[in-house]
Amino acid sequence: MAKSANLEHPQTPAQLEEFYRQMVFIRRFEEKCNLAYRQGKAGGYLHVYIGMEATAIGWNAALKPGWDYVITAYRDHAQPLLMGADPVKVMAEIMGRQGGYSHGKGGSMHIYDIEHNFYGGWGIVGGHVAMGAGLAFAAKYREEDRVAVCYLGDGASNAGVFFETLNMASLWDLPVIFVIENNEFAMGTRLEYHASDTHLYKRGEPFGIKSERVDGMDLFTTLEDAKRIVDWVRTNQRPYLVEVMNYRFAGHGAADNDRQLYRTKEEEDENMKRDPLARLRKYLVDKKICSDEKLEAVEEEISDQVEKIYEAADASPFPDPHEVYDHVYSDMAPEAGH
Ligand SMILES: Cc1ncc(C[n+]2csc(CCOP(=O)(O)OP(=O)(O)O)c2C)c(N)n1
Ligand SMILES: [Mg+2]
Repeated sequence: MAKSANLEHPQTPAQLEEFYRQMVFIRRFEEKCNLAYRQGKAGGYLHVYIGMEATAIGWNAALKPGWDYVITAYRDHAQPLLMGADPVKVMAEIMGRQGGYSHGKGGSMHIYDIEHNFYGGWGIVGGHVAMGAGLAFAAKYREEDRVAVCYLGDGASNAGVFFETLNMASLWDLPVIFVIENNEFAMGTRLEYHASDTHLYKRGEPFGIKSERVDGMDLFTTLEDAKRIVDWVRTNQRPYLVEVMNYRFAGHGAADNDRQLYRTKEEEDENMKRDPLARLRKYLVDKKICSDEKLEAVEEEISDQVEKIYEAADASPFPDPHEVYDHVYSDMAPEAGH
């Protein structure tokens, strides 16, 4: 990959602009989701990823598209959008419409796109972690060199199933990467109140799993860390645990309207200075990769795109009440490759 003369990082200007586009897209998309929720156009639960975007973008860039597996909890819009999911189907699901990935019956927490190897979208805290190891087990069993990235929250890292999964993943040499997104809160409970040891990466150590803590709000370090770790896991066929330090800017979910009940405004403002979007924008302008005007045009283009996505999703009908028992179980036989 050619290194540009004025850049400190190995990405080309075109790649950097693409990362910026991805980040603006996720941010605008989720701002629109939040608005739709407030207008009564989306119901149930809705948890946005605003502030944490650099993590998903950096890790997605390290994976082989259409080959590696990804699974996460309910803060699940960014990953499928990055992996190639149809944004109209994501938005339609969030709005409870027939055209959504779960036919409008799952909502925001249940985005699922097998075609692009995104395995959900799960609402039971910690519950999907064993499935993440299961995806890696399937790859290993079929002698494919896929890796599985399993995101989980700091709160989820206290779940018993996580420790059982660490044991099995190590015992069976599974190519799974547990990415603990430590955004410092589990709903309104601060990390110090829920974790006996707040160095969550240490939880891999008793199981002989290579483990480390990294910054999740700097896109450039995330790109490097993710590539290094994904390559290591693919080559060595061993699990890895990485604790990613990030921060959610919004409330826990759309119904969380009073963040100041559990964190101060000063603390939020301090963390807002780590905003990955603002940092990437500043880098692009400072290094003269893109002008301010160019980025404004990109932002406007993406806002229009999101508006059209919303309109297309809004045109999709609600599911027929008679379909309530359809799609509860899948009769799809697992095929090689999925
Ligand atoms: C088994 C279970 N217990 C409790 C809940 C309620 N709950 C939903 S989200 C959440 C906090 C999880 O926090 P964390 O894992 O840090 O993820 P984050 O929301 O920060 O992304 C809890 C307790 C749940 N969904 N499932
Ligand atoms: Mg958390």
